[in-house]
Parts: sequence; C-alpha cells; structure tokens
Amino acid sequence: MDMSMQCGSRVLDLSQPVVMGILNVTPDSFSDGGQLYRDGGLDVEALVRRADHMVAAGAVMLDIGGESTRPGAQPVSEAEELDRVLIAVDAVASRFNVIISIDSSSPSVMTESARLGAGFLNDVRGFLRPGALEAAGETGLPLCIMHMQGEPESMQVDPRYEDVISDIRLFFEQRLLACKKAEIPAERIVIDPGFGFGKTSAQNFMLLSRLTDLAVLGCPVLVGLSRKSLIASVLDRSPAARVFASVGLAMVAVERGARIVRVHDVQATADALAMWRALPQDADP
Ligand code: 8Y7
Repeated sequence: MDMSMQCGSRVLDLSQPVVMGILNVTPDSFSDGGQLYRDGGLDVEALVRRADHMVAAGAVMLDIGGESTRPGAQPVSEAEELDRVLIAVDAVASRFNVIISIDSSSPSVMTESARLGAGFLNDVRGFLRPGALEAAGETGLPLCIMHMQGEPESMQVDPRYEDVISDIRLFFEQRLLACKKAEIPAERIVIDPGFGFGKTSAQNFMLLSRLTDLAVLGCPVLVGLSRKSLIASVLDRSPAARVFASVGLAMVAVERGARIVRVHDVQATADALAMWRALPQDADP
C-alpha cells in the first residue's frame, strides 16, 4: 500500500495512523452541535479558535461539515450548506497547516471547496448522488468512500445484512469499480465502514472486530467511532462523557489497521496514538 496521498498542495503521510478532527459547522449536530453558532449565524472567530486548538493538539486533518447526518436529521438546502462550508474552508485554509477534509455529498460543495483549498473529500453517501463521483474526480483530490445503509432519516430503523462484513466489502468493490470507470485511481481512495450508519450496535462491534477484513481491498481505512451511540449500548454516558470510551475504540481500530481516525477529542486521541507509535512496529506481538 502506498503510504502517502497528495491532498491538493499538502501530502498526507499514512505510514503512521493520523487524527482527523471534527469541525462541524451545523447548528444541530448531535454531540457538539450549535457551539459555533451565535445569534443564528456562524461564529467565525470561535471556529478559528476551535481549529487552532485541534491543530495544536495534533490533528493532521480537519473534517468540515455543514450538513448534520445524525440519525433522524433533516436535510439542509444546498445553498445553506455551501454557505456554511465555504466560510469555514476559507477561514481555515488561510491560517493553518492542516489538510481540510470536506464532509459533503453535494457535487457543488466538493467543487467549490476544492477551489478554496480543501485537500480531501469525505462523503457519507459514498459519492452516490448524481454527479458526485464525477465532481470528486475532477478535483483530483483523494476521497473517502463511506458505507451507509439507507438514508440518515431512517437508517437506524431495523438495519439488516446477509453478512455485515461481506455485504460492506461487496459495496466497496462496486464503488472501487465505479471509481475506476470514472478514472479515479485506486491510490486516491480511502474506505470507511461507516460506524453507526444503518448498523445495530452488534453489527458495529462485529465490523470493528473484523476491520482487518477490509484491508484486503488495499485502500487505507478511515474510522469514525467518536462519541457514537455504540458506546451507549455498553455504557450509560452522554455524548460529551464518551471521550475515554472513544479513545479506547480508536486504539482498537488502529490496532486492526485503521489509518485515519475521525474524532471530536483530538488531544486525548493523539496522546493515545503517540503511545501506539512508540511500539516497535516490526516486532511480533
Ligand atoms: C462519519 C463521518 C460522520 C464516519 C466518515 C458523527 C461525517 C456522525 N460520521 N464520515 N461523518 N466516517 N468518513 O457521529 O464514521 O460524527 S457524522
């Protein structure tokens, strides 16, 4: 596996696992929503402080999202999403040495963000919306293809799989084929099983436990487990109190081959990863 990816003007080195910090610019995200909103508008100064904090704590990437995809979330208009995301990209790109990831399913958001300096595209809908794969391909940026069963409004209503691992692997095989047809090289693709997106807790834990089964596809694996409700199926904790459990899950994922961990709590996760990195990587366990 090639260990580095060109993300616009920056290089993403994946020879070691890295932290992607979550920068939500939505008024309604489930775990940190609304903190960057004041008087109904985006508070750019607060956004810059949050970004600064995460970069200083060791985030190599920041994932900027303007549409909440929590279970049951209502869709946002494309104009509203564009507005939120572009303000944030502009504010972050000019100030920090960090790779900006764009959490969006909208082709125009992908295109315009890339123009303003974004370096990575993250689509929870796996670039399945009409025009999304083509728009992503034209940016020349790496993409993270995430698996989701259903749509956010209804995905947690009785999700079913023949076999969760092989069903998801088949999905990635199909998407990789679509990328090939769209002339997007495999070296530019990251895959993500999409924890919590149309999966029961048991299915989520099964996926995590067998994460190495996705490595056979040859793409780096990204995981998002931070503060998610699979934790609440084991521990009775509010989202903000799921930090320790989230770090534990991130370590399990990295141990099973994940290369990018998408998290709210950058410092806690980066410290844990620093310990993982201190292990001699070529020694037998
Ligand atoms: C994920 C994600 C979210 C994830 C990737 C949340 C945008 C929900 N989760 N993107 N986005 N993977 N690639 O709880 O697991 O953060 S939003």
